Amino acid sequence: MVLARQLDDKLASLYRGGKIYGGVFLGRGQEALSAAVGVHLRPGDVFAPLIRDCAGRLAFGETVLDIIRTHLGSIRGPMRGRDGNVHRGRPRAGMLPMISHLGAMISVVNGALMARRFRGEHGHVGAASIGDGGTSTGSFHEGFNQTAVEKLPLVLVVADNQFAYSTPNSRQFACRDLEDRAAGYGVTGHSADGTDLQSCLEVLGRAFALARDGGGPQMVVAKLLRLCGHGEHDDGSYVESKLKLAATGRDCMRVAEARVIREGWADARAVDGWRAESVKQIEDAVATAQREPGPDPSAEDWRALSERRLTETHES
Ligand SMILES: Cc1ncc(C[n+]2csc(CCOP(=O)(O)OP(=O)(O)O)c2C)c(N)n1
Repeated sequence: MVLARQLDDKLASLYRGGKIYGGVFLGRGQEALSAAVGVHLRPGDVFAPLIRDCAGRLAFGETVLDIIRTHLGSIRGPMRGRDGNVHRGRPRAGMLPMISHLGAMISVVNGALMARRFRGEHGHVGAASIGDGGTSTGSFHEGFNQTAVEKLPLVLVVADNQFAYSTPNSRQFACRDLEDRAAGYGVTGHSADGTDLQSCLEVLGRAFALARDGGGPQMVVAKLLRLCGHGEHDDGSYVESKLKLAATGRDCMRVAEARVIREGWADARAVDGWRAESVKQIEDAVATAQREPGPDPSAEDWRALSERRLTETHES
């Protein structure tokens, strides 16, 4: 969580300094949920993270260097500097490159889980992240219905930050809570407090254990309020201050740090030390990526739809 928050802050400053092309989409305030997904995944599992899932990606094994290289367009990044920074991944390691923010990845994870089933491999699960707004799209409904019909071991994680871009929940869905949708598909639903790491770890722990033990798909809805806009181009001014002051407006980092100190697991000095270590790691990665060249269009031999090297190259 600490590393992800520091990384988000660095990406924001690189973007403002004109060093990153395209958009920058951060997960400030979603780290507890995201990290809890990542720590419950094991080698052999599949993860379709959202653009805001730095914490979960890092917990599942993505390196800071992969993230920085992709954002800075280095040819040594996993997508060889040729793609938008949010679409990075390493499919062989189970980290699927994102196609879309709005539900398309559910059917991709379904495919990966079906492939494992056809090969007779058991015990692996998939996780797919989506936002509350994404749950209103056709691809969410089609993909999730297929997950349920096939009884796939998928944990669908919904970060309900109460807004789809600037559209509030009241204009998005008419059920009491998004978790109610799970029942409609014949899926077990769970809710977590997205501002509280402990709650996210416990609820996701239960959901992953059920999915791994043959209990079929699980849907976890975590309520929170992201602490930044949709992207760094958006100041989030549509979020009223009364929402920011409500319980869901708490910063999950502060909540987790306070708990760590209260329980005596670490003191404030140690927590500061974690932050300093994270900053050092990130600055080193930025310095490395900034020394590396971008892609040379005249040297490219890729085809638009698929390219073996793109999906299988594991440069480090
Ligand atoms: C079909 C389609 N419409 C619109 C967009 C632009 N868009 C990307 S993310 C997004 C909002 C998603 O909201 P939500 O799922 O709640 O996720 P959040 O960004 O709040 O985390 C929109 C409108 C898109 N990518 N695709």
